Amino acid sequence: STFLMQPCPDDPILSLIGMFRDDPRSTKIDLSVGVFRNEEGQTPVLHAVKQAESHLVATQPTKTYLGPVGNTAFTAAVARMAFGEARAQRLSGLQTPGGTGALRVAADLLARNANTGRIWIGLPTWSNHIPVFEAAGLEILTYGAIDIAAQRFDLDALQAALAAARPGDAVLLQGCCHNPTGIDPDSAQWAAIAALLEEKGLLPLIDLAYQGLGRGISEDGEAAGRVLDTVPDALVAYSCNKNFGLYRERVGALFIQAENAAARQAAASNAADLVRANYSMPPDHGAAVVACILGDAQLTQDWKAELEAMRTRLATIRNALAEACSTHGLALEAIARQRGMFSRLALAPSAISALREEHAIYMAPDGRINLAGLAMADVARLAAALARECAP
Ligand code: PLP
Ligand code: TYF
Repeated sequence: STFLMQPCPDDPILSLIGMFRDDPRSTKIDLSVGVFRNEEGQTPVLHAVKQAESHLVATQPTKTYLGPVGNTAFTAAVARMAFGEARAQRLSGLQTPGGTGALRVAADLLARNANTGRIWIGLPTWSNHIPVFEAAGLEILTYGAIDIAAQRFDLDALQAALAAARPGDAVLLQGCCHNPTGIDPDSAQWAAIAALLEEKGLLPLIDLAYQGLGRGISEDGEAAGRVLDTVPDALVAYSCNKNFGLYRERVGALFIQAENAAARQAAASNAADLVRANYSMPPDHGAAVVACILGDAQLTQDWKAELEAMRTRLATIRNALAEACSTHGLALEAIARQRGMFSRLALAPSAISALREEHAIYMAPDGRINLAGLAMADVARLAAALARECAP
């Protein structure tokens, strides 16, 4: 063949979907892929989304092209909701195919710009981060940002690593609900991070993929807002796929802040130019749905109530699992303090395999669990299995 290629390994998280589906055991528990699930294990379409979709079907006047920046009512509404009116005024937005699309456009922009090209990434991180930045040709620098044994954010490690950073280096920061650990910097640590970025002339790239699933919409946007207020230039890769439950519709945005209007417009026009040469323009439907919800007071209220229910379920499951673990003498109370869908357990690969093979409990290969995959009825069984397989 003309193709002289070796096959690539599958995504370590996404390949578990098929494995779980093919497991015949009725007691199986899926804590692997990061999607929200209700008590019944389902990921239903939100009512607010269904209503917005009906409204669009009935009233959408045309499907003609929108152009590389997509739906500007969507990006404006998301910026206001996520960061507040004053900050939204300082941002240029582009609708992108999901948060991943936003990360990739951001990476392409950094690769094209003359004095950027390196990015610092705290580990552990989402399994797709490094592939996206590598694909754009950025130089990747990593550091240990989270101490898994102690289940805490390691500000010292970040500060020590960034001592070697050069002006113009980008720094990837997850804005809330850290994937894969649920461990976010606290507010004093964020203040120190923002000050360091400003002092060293570094460019934050904030990945905000779970706003509203941690402490609340405005609370989960606080850290990003503080960084935007502290540094002149910044990028935000925003995802609406978790907080609106739109996953496969690929809804996201890239926001650009720059020291002055000319720099910001030039960066935004370069981002649009990169998009044109890549996927031309983003898909419309999911962003139209979000714009419809955020443009209507009643739908916004309905959506916020549904998001609140997701957040409450995650908090309830976290508390229940931490409590059940403590009755087995497992010190995992940190799970109750963490935010969002994920926690990362310090498990040996043999324990992760044993949990899958002997207990039908599926988690990501690095020991990450998605708390939303756990029904209240299965909490005790998971705690008992963890106690058996993880006892030191
Ligand atoms: N960033 C993080 C940390 C994520 O966990 C995800 C999840 O998939 C994304 C970005 C991108 O999500 P999406 O491309 O589905 O918007
Ligand atoms: O981390 C997760 O599970 C989600 C879903 O290549 C996901 O963010 C995982 C891998 C991937 C795309 C999405």
